[in-house]
Amino acid sequence: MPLIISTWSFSSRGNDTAWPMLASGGSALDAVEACCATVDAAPDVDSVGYGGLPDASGRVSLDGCIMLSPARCGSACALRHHLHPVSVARRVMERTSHVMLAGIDADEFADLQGLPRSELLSPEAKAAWETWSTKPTVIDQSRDRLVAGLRPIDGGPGADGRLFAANAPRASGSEDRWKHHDTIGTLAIDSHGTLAGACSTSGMPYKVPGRVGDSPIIGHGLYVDPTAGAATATGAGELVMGVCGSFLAVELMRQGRSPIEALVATLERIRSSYELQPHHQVAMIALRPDGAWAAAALRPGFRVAVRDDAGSRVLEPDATLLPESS
Ligand code: SD4
Repeated sequence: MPLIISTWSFSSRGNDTAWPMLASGGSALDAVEACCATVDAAPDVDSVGYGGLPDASGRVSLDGCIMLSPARCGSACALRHHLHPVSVARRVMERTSHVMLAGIDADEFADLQGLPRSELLSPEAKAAWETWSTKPTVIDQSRDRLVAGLRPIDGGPGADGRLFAANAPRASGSEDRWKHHDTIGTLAIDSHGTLAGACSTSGMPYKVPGRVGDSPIIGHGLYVDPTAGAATATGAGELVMGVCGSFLAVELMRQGRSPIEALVATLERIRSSYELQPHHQVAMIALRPDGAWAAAALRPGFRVAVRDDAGSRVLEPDATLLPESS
C-alpha cells in the first residue's frame, strides 16, 4: 500500500529519502515533508529551495504548503530566509490556529519555531540573474501577463523571459526543456492508509517581487481530502489559480471520476479558460485513497517520479492534452 509520487524526475531523490519512512510504517505526513526537504536542499534543482532562481530584484523567495485534510493544512509563502517552506507550513498547521503566513512575518515565525535561517541564493542562480538582468527587454513583463518566466525564445540564457519558448530548440521526448522552473508537488499514502501532500517552489524565475503562485495556496497547487483523494500541480501557477486546479481535480474524484479522468477534465478546464500561449504548461498528479493514481500534462515534457514496493521509477504522464506548438 505505501506509495509516494512526485512531480518531475528530480524528485526521485526526495522519494528515495521518504521511502524508508513509508516502508517501515511511518506517516505520509513525515514522508512528504522529508521528500520536499531533500529537493529544497539540492543546489542543482534551480526551481526549488537553495539554487532556486530569484525574482526580478535578484532575491529568492520560497513558497510551500502541506495538507492532510481540509481541517489540517498549513502554508507559508514569500519566505526569504528559510530553506524549507513545507516545514514552516507544517508548523503553521500544527502550532497555530491559522492556515497561511506570508513574507517577513512568516520568516520571523519560522525563527520563533527554531528553524534556522540560511542563504537561499546560490552562486549559479545569482549568475543566471545577473545575465538575465542585463537584457533590457526582459524587465518588461507586461508582454505576457500570465507568465514572467525564464526560457528564451532564441534558446540562449534569459533573452526573452518566457517560461516555455515557442521557437527554442527542443529535445523531443525529453524532460530537458523544463529544467529551470519546476515545482515539487508530492503525494503519499502510508501503510495506515493516510493520505498527505506537500508542495515546495521558488516560483516563477524573475517574477515580479511579491508575486505568489499556486503552489502554497490550498486548493490551487495542492489539495488533500481523505474522503476523496489528493492532487498537486506544477507549471504556470496563474493558470492553475483561476480554476482552483487541485481542488477541482479532487472534487471530480469525489464525484466518481478516476484519477486520470479528473486530471484530464481539470486540464481541459484550464485549456478552455485561457488563451493558452505556446509556452504555457501545467502538469498534475492525483492519488485516490485506494492508492490508484495518475499523471497528466497540458504539453509534452512532464515526468512523474514514483516510489513503491516495486521500486523507484520516472514515468511519462498517462495523458498529454496538446502538441507542443499549439
Ligand atoms: C508557480 N507553479 O509559482 C509554480 C511554478 C512551477 O513549474 O510549478 N513551475 O507558479
